[in-house]
Amino acid sequence: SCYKFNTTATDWHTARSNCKRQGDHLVAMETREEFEYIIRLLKDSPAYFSLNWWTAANDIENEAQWVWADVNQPMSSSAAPWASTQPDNLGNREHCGDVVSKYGHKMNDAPCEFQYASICEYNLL
Ligand SMILES: [Ca+2]
Ligand SMILES: [Ca+2]
Repeated sequence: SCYKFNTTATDWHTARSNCKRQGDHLVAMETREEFEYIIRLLKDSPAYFSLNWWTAANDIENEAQWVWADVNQPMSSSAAPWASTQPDNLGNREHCGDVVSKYGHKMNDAPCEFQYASICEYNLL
């Protein structure tokens, strides 16, 4: 896969539709190798390092059942690990998954309306 890093902050649904409009989808990290590859790119870039990033992870349909949107796969925390104490569904309103810099670039659940950067994924055919 290839990735596009969008530093413009948007809510999760806007990030998702922006990816779709380009024929892409929000990033789904189905393997630990893919997760580590993306995290390395984030950590190695001064422009990316301190941002939070929307991924396709969400539990919008069923609380605590995490899936990757659009690729329609269950999210595996052994592939994309949660930060410690996450997901906490704080205030019963955290249903979208982001990579959080201050949590050591691991996964967190956040309110979908929060404004974060986002990563689109696409395949070269
Ligand atoms: Ca939730
Ligand atoms: Ca959280």
